[in-house]
Amino acid sequence: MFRQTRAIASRFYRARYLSTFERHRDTFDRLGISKAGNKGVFDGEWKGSGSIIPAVNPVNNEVIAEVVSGSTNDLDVALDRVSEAQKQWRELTVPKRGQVLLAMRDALVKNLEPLGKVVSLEMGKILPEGIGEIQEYVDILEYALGLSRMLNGQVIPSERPGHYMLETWNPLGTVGVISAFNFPVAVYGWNSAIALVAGNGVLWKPAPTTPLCSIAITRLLEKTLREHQLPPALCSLVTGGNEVGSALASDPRADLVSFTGSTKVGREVGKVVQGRFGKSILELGGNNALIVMDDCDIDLAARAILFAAVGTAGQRCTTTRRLIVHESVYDKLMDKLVKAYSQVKIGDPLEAGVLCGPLHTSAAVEAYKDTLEKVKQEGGEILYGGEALGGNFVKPTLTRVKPDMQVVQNEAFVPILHTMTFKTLDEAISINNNVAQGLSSSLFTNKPENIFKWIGPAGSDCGIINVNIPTNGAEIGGAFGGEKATGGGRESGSDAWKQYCRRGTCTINYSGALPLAQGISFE
Ligand code: UN1
Repeated sequence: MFRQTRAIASRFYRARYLSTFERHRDTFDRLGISKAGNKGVFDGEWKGSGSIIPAVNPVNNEVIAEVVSGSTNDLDVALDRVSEAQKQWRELTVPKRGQVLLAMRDALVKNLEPLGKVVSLEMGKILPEGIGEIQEYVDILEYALGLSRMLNGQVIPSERPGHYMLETWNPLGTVGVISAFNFPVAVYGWNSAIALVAGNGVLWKPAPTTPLCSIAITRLLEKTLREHQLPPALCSLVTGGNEVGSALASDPRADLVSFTGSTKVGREVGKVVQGRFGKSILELGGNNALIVMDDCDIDLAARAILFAAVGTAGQRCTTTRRLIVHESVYDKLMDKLVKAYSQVKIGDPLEAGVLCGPLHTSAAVEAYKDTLEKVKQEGGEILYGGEALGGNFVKPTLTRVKPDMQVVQNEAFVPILHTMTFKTLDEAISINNNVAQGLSSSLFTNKPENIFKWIGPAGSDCGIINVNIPTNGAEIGGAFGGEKATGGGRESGSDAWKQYCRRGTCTINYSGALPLAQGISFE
């Protein structure tokens, strides 16, 4: 009895009085993270000459740990180190590279829980989603292992006798990855796994607010590379602010820059990289819609919408922001949604049963309030929620709007779902397409004619076009990305790997003669 009371008292004491770091000391110890003095740069050795940045727990805005971030000088040195390391890496056969990626995968699998926990602690998403994010990195490493036996080029029939034409896929050199706070691990994983299998080195510049995730991951990659007698600078890290990101975008040593973030910043990154004829992959804002037809399974739709709009507290680029509902089923669906929303447990993302954690920063809470204000100003209604709950917590919200309101054009990156009605599928598709962004979209229907219209030329203009599933939660096997103001980039599966390669068109003459193409005679 006494022992039990003592155990409860000690749990209470830990929860109430210990800092985030102390409460999760085992996790941080295991991943090599300390409370202060963490070095935020890795280029073969751990260092950092930038300012000290705090990693903050969004649950209570308490500093979890401090990181000595990187500077543009650190970036300058690191870019040379990656390039040196890549010269060795590119000489490995592609299947051998795959074996190293397999070892990276094993290192992640062994640390799935602790890594997922750090994602939750630093980003604020619930633990199952934090772990899911590490799983997504594991998945893409497995995919890259498969690719290591399949980076096939083509043999093309030559029009000239005694000639052989083929394509080669060689690495670009260095891939710079600028990742966002909302997927502090998985999106780096998509890029680095594919960049590596293609023979590139990688330089990671994570979001300034999620340095611990990047340090934990880089430590595991370092260990794996050392175990394989490979130069660990191959996976370098430079944490820091915008100045590091801008320097990376403008540096010609970064052959490809993969940027995930806002449309506003991405537009600049795209211009700068293009200005030096570098390559870029842009994953920018979404304004994703989900259409509910009158013929669909409404219960299924309601469950999907809950995950799509409330999951990750509305902070995925694939979050559903606009719900377009056939007028005949609108009331029925809204009843279900309001009921579902009222049962969502909001709270500490590490607590079992919680579905909605805090927003990542207090600035996001301001964006939430601001968006609600705009809804009201434009004559929209708040159907459910609409309340900031203190700290970074807000109530997931349903609004009733008209599709042409200005507020609906903007992605606020908070859990506000704007709902509206339509009469015909054509009208719904035109609402879906009538925004600047074009990332993800989803149609709920059971009719083949609706499905094929939706995925056809007069259908959704997005990069991700779903049927009877949410807009978010894409698998790694497909290419991920979107059109228009989403930037046009594609990452992850399908043939996205080609962007990480230099394509060579090789024509080899073994004839001993010199026939020219197009039948030209030049005697
Ligand atoms: C992102 O929000 O930047 O499809 C990526 C999804 C996840 C990836 C989201 N697999 O929601």
